Amino acid sequence: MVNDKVLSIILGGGQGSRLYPLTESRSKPAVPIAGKYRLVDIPISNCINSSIKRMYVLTQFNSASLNRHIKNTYHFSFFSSAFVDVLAAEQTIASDKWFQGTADAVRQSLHHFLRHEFEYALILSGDQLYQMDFNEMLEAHVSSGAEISIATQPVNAKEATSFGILKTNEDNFISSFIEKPDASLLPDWTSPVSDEMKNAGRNYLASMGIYIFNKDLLVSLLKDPNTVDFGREIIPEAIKNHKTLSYQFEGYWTDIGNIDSFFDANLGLTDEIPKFNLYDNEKRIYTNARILPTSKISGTLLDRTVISEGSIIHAAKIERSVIGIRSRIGAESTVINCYMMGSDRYESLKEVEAKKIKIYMGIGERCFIKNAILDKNCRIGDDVRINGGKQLADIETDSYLVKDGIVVVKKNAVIPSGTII
Ligand code: ADQ
Ligand code: ADP
Repeated sequence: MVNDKVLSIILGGGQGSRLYPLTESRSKPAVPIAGKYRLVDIPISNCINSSIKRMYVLTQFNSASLNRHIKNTYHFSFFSSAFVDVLAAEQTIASDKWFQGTADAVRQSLHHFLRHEFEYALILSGDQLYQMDFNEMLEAHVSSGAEISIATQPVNAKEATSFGILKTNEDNFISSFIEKPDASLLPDWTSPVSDEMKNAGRNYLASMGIYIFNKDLLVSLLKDPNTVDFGREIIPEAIKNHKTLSYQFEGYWTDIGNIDSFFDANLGLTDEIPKFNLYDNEKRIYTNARILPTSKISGTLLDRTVISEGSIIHAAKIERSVIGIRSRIGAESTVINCYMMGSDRYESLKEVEAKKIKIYMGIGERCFIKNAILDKNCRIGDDVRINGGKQLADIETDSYLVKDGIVVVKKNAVIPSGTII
């Protein structure tokens, strides 16, 4: 089995600044998504579903929440070789620097990987939403005799400037590659694509940032310490001398690396037929099994809303929203276009009464919350009005931030009763 010869390396993120403030107190792979998962569950689940059992997650800083999540979630049999290990940037005798980029992250962690026997390194991004069978890509890699394979997807001209764009020959080997081309260069970079893609205006082949490298080649390509990034340095140089296959993937795939795309991808789960399908027997997404009670909902009009377990809801109306675990929403409140991440624990009435600020975790009564992300454990009092939208300018306070019209209430923040945003 070729998947026994694979070591998977998940790039968990640099500073995580594009997802700030969700990354203020946790590393990017630990950011909660879809009500009950974490970002890192996506690539890990894709690996598990492809029977790839050895995974490293590279992250810029070691957050307690990431380690706790991995430890609580991925228990493999004592007799199995499977593991998920987190490697955070560390000072060693050879290096005292943080990861300078994706290739540098792999280079600095290489000594950990080389302790294992493997033939292929599968390098994955940690901030993408997709379901993919990596075995098909591996088979294409092996049968074509490629030394490197890159998963690719047709994109339109507007998207093309934010990806690595490539051209292939008739055997799907990559002949040229340019990282994030300027719009003025695009006319030279179209590729032959299927009629369906052509009709959708998706005439450019983008790198999905998912790579398979033959181990020995990867080791030799990383020898030059001046190469920092796969997209900017390693790939453009490697295609000149090494057979690099384009493995075209036309399934749903989206980047969730900034607040705007993160918000859209989460709310997309409320579509009648979501592009990302969580309701599939074969392609399951795994996460921490928390053993929570069922959700209790009373007097609420629910429309296109997903509600995670353990929630207590008395709202008047919830529309097009993702409600995370242990969420509480008080009577007569309205929630529209929101991703509420939920809470880490329940509070008793006695506990709240004993506090100086007597506001429950969750949303209070008679609130109106629209176009917002509520990070975990935030306390929104009664009669609060948060009306996100393009009319709001970007701003940051101690308790919230507005980015592209989306109001992000920070983890553990308190929004006093009567606040209007
Ligand atoms: P980007 O997504 O812009 O382009 P990058 O910011 O390097 O590339 O991120 C790739 C992945 O690596 C992300 O998951 C990111 O979080 C992670 N990462 C970034 N810096 C890191 C670091 N220092 N340590 C650990 N992880 C880090 C890349 C390719 C393009 C391709 C797109 C597809 O360069 O060619 O088109 O991915 O999304
Ligand atoms: P995040 O990654 O979202 O920042 P963490 O994973 O660090 O969150 O926190 C979640 C875990 O911490 C949960 O397992 C929860 O049970 C525990 N936890 C958080 N706050 C408390 C608290 N005040 N008392 C007990 N457990 C807590």
